[in-house]
Parts: sequence; structure tokens; C-alpha cells
Amino acid sequence: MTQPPAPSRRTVLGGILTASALSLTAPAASAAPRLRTDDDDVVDHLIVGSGYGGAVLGHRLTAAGHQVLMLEMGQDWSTPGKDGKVFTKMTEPDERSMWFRDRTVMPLATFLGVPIDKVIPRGPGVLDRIDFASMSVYAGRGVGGGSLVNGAMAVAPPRSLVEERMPDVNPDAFYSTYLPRAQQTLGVRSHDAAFVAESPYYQFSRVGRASAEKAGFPVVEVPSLYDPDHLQAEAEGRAPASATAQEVIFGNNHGKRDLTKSYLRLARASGRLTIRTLVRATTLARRPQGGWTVTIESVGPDGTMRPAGTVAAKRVYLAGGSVGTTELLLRSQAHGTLADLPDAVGQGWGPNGNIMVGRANHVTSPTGMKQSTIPVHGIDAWTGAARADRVFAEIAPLPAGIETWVSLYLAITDNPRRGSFGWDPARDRLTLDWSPEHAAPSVAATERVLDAINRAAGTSYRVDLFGTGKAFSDGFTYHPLGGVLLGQATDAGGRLRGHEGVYVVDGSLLPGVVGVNPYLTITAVAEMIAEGAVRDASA
Ligand code: FAE
Repeated sequence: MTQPPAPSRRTVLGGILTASALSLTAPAASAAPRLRTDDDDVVDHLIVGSGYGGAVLGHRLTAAGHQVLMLEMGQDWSTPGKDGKVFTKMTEPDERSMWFRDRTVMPLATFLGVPIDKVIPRGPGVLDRIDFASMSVYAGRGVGGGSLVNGAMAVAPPRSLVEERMPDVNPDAFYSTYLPRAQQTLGVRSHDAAFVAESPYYQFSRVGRASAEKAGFPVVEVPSLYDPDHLQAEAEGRAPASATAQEVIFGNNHGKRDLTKSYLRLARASGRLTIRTLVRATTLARRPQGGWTVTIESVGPDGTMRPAGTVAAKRVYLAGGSVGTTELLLRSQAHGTLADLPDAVGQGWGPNGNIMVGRANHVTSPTGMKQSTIPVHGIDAWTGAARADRVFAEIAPLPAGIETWVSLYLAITDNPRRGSFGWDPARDRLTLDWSPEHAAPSVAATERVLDAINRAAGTSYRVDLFGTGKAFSDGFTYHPLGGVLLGQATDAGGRLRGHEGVYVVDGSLLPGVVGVNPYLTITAVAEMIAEGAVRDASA
């Protein structure tokens, strides 16, 4: 009997494309063909994850002429749902909103004692919350990663932080080459100052600014990836509303320049990028013939993961984010597929010192029934006049659609304490050693700044927002950083030590705190790594 011919590289990639297209419309694991590459059918470049780090590598490798396969555990958010929209409002969540949850888990749990979370159908939604014992990590799921759900604030880190905490990054090259490259390719723009100064949608921000300045803290306007022209047009009713219609953490239908409109668009336009969605990379193993084998699971409609084969690759770029990348490496070690992992893997984790806190303004200082979801101001108690505090606090919206008189802040603080990831063999899952004691310096620093603001404004804290009776929410982060630190677990070029051909390119490289909202720093560091990786690939 004649054997069927072995699948060529072309048919394997064709299969991947078909599977991807299938999974966009129907994430039915049973229907998804298994992913497999044979010994003689090895992809050159495999990227795990399509957030900032993955998108940068995808663009730079394809621009240099390389074929790239990218695996993403979330969906490709390009198909509208029944209501004609791709994403939901924060106030009208459904199965598109959260990653396999029966109920939303919003950062603000209650308002005036009333629970905010809503029952929703389970589905592969766009916002995940990964719960560890004393820390919950929010993360974007889908093609574009965190860019799909974030507030678009594109803030450059203080030079002192890069110099002190990132010794393997040349600060001159970072600020003269990689940061501008990231800003330009992402499409970072400034908000229109006159609009911010007058629009009813930014009253909350002006109120927050005035009280901070009254206490002597400088306030800066932050650049953004939300299109300022669109923002103004929607506020004036000339364009479809998104930021002004309670859309952000479950995605923006308009206005935001997420990664699918920048790096990933460029990579796709090259014709050399294949993205396979709703597949999760679970372990990494060295191939005896050279290169690496990545084991894959497909994501079923109920969130069950099912084995879906393997992909062999000459080079693997890990871009699953701080939690995703560290988890993949520690699982591989625990399952015995990866030996000699550097001891530094799992170490050096921090939540960027995130603390959320709310203040109650006087009734004479309403924050507005209309609030844009896109923040534009940060209190700079890090590099500004009050720099001893080392706090950068985003003045955050509370777009509830009613007057709340609340000023809300997401503070970023310089907490020296670090957590560490481990593996629980009994439950076969990632653990995070982080406790409220770890967060205590962050709470203290935020309290110093907010106490001063309360004193100057004659106001007090809100204690009804986080479901705990506490004023300071220290148990969640939007900004997970670290786990595979640059220069420690990797060399200065992001190459995993002792594992030639494996690169780490995401937020897991950064030192637990970067002093500002982190994606711009992650993108710039990924640009730096991409330069070396492209050179390696061409050598
Ligand atoms: P990330 O963007 O998380 O991408 C990782 C991707 O890999 C995701 O798409 C995952 O689904 C995928 N993935 C993970 N594990 C696997 C696996 N095993 N197999 C296949 N795929 C996998 O990583 N930052 C700012 O600078 N400004 C802001 O205004 C801001 N606002 C935020 C608001 C919210 C609600 C949240 C959650 C975050 C916010 N951030 C903000 C943080 C920012 O989005 C985050 O630092 C970056 O997205 C992290 O980039 P990475 O490339 O590390």
C-alpha cells in the first residue's frame, strides 16, 4: 500500500491558517485540527503571545524577511457580535467581556455598598483576572494582548529608574533609539490641551488635578494611543462613541490604536505572519535534532484546554506577558521537559507598586456624570517637586453614568519588595509568593501623597469601593512585571541563559516596577531585543 505523502511545510502552515480561521468564528476545540510539525518541518520563528513584546518581534522579524508563526490563547477580536459590536461596555458585560467567568470581577467591587459585578455567560472574553493567594493580575486576552483592554496611556519611564533598575539597558540608546522607535511605531500622540481643559468628559480629571496642585504636587498630561481627534469628535457627537461610552477594560470599539493597528498590522501586511488563535503553549522542550518543541492546547468553548499537538521551531520568542511566560517556563521545568532553567526564573516579580484609592470630593466639586474612560493626567510625585515620595498616580475615571463626587487614582509606587513565582506540583499550577506585607510600602507611599491632597482639599477617603472596607486596594495589579529578569534569567539581549534560540521579549523582563504605566517601556525593550534577534537570525 502506498503511504500518503508527508505533509510539506506549506500544507502544515496552510492547516494552521485554516484552523485559525475556524477558531475565529467557532472556538470549538473538537473541530480544531491538531497542530503538528514533523522533524523535517520546523518553523524558523515561533512567537508565543501577541501583546506588546510579541507584536514587536512579529513586525521586526517579518520586516527582515522571515516567516513567523504566532500562537495566541485569546481570540482575534475582529468579528462583531449579535449587537454589531466587537466589544462590550463596562456596564453591559457579556461572554465577550471576561475570560471564562460566570461573573465579572471588576477592580471596583462595590459602590455605596452595592456590588458592581454582574453575572455573565462564560466565554473566551477579552479581560482575564489571574487570581493568586494575595494578588490578582488583570491581563488582556486576544490578538493584541493588553493593548485591547488598557487605558492607552503611553508614558516614558523616568531616566533615573532605567539607570538604577535596568543595568543591562544602555540609557542613552534607550532614550535616543528604542523609545522613539516604539513611540513612532505605536503612534503615540498628545491629547488636545484645550479639549482636556474644557470638555465635560474631563471634569473628573480637572478636579483631580486641581486638588493635587493645591497640595503642591505637579500634574502632567500623559501621551496616549487613543486618537485625540476621534476623542474630540465623539465627545461632540461627530464620531461613534467609545471612550465617552463606557468602553475600555472590556475593549474599545473605536478610537484606540491597539496593536492590531500598529505593529501587528505591519507584520500581517508583510504576508509573512501567521497567527493561530485560541491555542495555548503549555511546555517547551529541547529537540534532540536542535531547536525547540512547544506543546499546544486548544481552548474549548467552555474554557477546557485540550491537547492539540506540538510545534517545532528553530527559535522561540516568549511573549505571554509576565505571568504567561513565567508560567510556561516553570511548568516546563516541573513537567521535566526543560532542564537547567536559570535559578532566576520566577524571581523579581512586582505589581509596579499598583495601589488603587478613591477620595470623596465636596458636593461643590462634582466629577461629572459624563466621564471619558481614557485617563489624561498623572500626579508626578516621582520626578517632580515631591519626588521623595516616588509615586506616579494616574487620575482615573469612574464612568458610572451618574455623579459620584469620587476622585479615583491608580498609583504606581517604588516598592522595593519583590514576589516570586513557584510551582505547586499537587495542583499543577503556578503560585505567587506575594502578601499584603509585600504591598505595605506601596500603601504607605500612596497614603503620604493622598493624605496631603485630602488635607489641602479638606476631603477624605472612600472606603466603600473595594468590597473590603479598606481605602487602599493593594490586592490587584494591571501592571505585572518581572519573573524572567533581563540580565539575570536572560542575557542583555533577552536570550534565556543556557537555552540557545529561546528569547524572552515581554513584561517578564522588567524589574517589578518601572515608575509609570509600563507598555511603552515594554515595547522599547522589545525593540532593543528585536534588533539583536534579527541580527542572530540573519547570522
Ligand atoms: P501582554 O500584552 O499581556 O500580552 C501577552 C499575550 O500573550 C496575551 O495576548 C495572552 O493572551 C498571550 N498568552 C499568554 N500566555 C500564552 C500562552 N501560554 N500561549 C499563547 N498565548 C499566551 O504582555 N499599561 C500602560 O502602559 N498604559 C495603560 O494605560 C495601561 N492600562 C491598563 C489597563 C488594564 C485594564 C490592564 C489590564 C493593563 C493596563 N496596562 C497599561 C498594562 C499593559 O497593558 C501591560 O503592561 C502590557 O499589555 C504587557 O505587555 P506584554 O507584552 O508583557
